[in-house]
Amino acid sequence: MTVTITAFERSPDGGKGLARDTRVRWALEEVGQPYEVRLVSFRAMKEPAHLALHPFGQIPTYEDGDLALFETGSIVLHIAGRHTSLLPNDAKARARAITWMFAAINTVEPPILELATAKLLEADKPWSHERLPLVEDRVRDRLNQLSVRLGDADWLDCAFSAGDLMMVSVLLRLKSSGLLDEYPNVAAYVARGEARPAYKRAFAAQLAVNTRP
Ligand code: GTB
Repeated sequence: MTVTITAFERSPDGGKGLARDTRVRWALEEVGQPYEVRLVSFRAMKEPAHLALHPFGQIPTYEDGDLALFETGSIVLHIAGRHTSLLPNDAKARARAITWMFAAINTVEPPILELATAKLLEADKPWSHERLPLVEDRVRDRLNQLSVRLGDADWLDCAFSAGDLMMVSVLLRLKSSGLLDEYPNVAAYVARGEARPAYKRAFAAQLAVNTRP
């Protein structure tokens, strides 16, 4: 069976790789799993055929035979669980890698999403100017904590894992903010993720979709 994922027909970011299909593409590339992509428009995402796959009418989804998944965390965990390259065999190391996946999505990503919302959707509000520094400081708190834990290690828990894949994916959204540069070891960590051949293939694939004529 061929694995099929869904992605934006045209991502609002124009191919910067920030839509969440990039995380799934990256995981599939890391494990060497070929995949197909079904592109969906914003309208199609809210229609019954797509809602049957994704109850919230979003991308990405993942289909393999009669298995259909949504939520990137679950999809990446599923992919990682079927191959050895993204999750260690040792039970404790595996549990720690999964913990970092959850930390990326549940603890580090929320303030980053809040910052994106503040900048993109609330910039015209009268209180926006006053609020933005508070939101930025919440992101800094997490980056500082992550920076302390990472220290001078290459990855969060010895070898690269699905935990790093999710954490780097989450942090990539901060690149344009300049906040990452305040934490050189975290910025270098993100750069190491981006330098992985599998990430480069995933990025190139989504870029090709989003820059086609
Ligand atoms: N929790 C879900 C998951 O992790 O899979 C969240 C999925 C999600 O937010 N999907 C977004 C979506 O389908 C695309 S990734 N949105 C359409 C809708 O809700 O109607 C979020 C995203 C979108 C665009 C950019 N961008 O342009 O920079 C970045 C991230």
